Amino acid sequence: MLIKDRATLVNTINKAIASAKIADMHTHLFSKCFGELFLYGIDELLTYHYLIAETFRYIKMPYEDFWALSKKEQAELVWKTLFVENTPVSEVTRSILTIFKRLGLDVNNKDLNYYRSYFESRDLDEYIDQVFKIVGLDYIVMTNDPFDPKEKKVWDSGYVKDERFKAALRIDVLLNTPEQAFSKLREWGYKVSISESRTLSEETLSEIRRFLGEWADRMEALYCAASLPPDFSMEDGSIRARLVNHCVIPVCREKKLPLGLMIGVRRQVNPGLKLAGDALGRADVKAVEYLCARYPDVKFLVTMLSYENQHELIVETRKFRNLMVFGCWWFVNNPSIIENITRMRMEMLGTSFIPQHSDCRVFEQLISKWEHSKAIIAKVLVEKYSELIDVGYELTEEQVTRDVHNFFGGNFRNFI
Ligand code: RAT
Ligand code: ZN
Repeated sequence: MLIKDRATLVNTINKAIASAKIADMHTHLFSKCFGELFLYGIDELLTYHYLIAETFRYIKMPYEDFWALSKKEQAELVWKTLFVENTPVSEVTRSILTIFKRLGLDVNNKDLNYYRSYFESRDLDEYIDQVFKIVGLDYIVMTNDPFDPKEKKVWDSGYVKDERFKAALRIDVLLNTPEQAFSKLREWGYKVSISESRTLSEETLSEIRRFLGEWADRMEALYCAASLPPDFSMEDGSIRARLVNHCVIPVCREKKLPLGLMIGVRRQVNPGLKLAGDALGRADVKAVEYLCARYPDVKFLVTMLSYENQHELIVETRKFRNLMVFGCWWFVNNPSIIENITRMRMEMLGTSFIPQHSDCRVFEQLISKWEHSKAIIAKVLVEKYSELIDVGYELTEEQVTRDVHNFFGGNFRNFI
């Protein structure tokens, strides 16, 4: 069916978004079998690290005193500070209201216990289905770190496969703190060491490949990934670069796994804030170029944290078919920036990119993160399609539906 006017266009885009089967390709959510790692409910929502960072903008309490509070008390303080004493206009505070609204709760009740009693009465299985339905999710991808003792315990015994929660092998510890990783690996029986001259023997490299391959298989990982600092380089002679060249790349190639690179995080610039204490820095996109050019038979999923890196990353994506840019990560996951990045990507990549992932840590965030992103992506689509209609291009509903479905899942599925 031909789309002739703006009202039909808007309607078609909204219908296509509503019928898309979303593949949320990067989250920090866990399936039910991971027990306490499955975070949900109002106290978890309020103690999300993005909100804690904002709370400290207003309160004078020393960091240690805050961390000494119980989770419930922390949530109460965040609630009072950001939702009672101040107006929740920031993106993460607004997100809480979106969640309330979609779950049918009163957004104006100031009594936290009103919300608590709602969340406490949820049946987890039904709740997962309900939220997946509200959002239109097909599946979400977890972030699975074999070096995390709580998580490893579940993989070692008690893991139950749930098709709605797929795995991604996360290797930050190996690439960013190799000494720490090596000592764990030795504990688990892998013969690895770093010599005094900081070289890695053939045996060490082969043992690390064995470790990565075993975990990729065990998790049935969709991809392997790491977050990296702004000074990430493949030409600095570092242990990290050698591990990428000689271990990560060969395993990704052999197992046909894309390598996900999330570049630009400066960890713990303020350790007092714990998980909320990370910042960002502008990175050098040349590391991505090096990898894509040197390993054309390996696929790379890349996102960058600094706003300043977005344009150059798009240019790199135009140069390499094995590169897929994805999402608006963390500090660029804000409406004004998502809009700008999405527009820039469409102008230079057409529809050949993955516009968004959620990065959720708490289950219900799926509702707000996707609702907010959908609205912005829809807005950019209306603008871009309108330009075609204005010159007399015959745009069909089928075309729009195809593009939208690719954006919200198809591009990821095809790429991997
Ligand atoms: O967005 C976040 O919650 C960050 O703390 C990070 O976990 C980041 O998304 C990452 O994957 O490293
Ligand atoms: Zn993340």
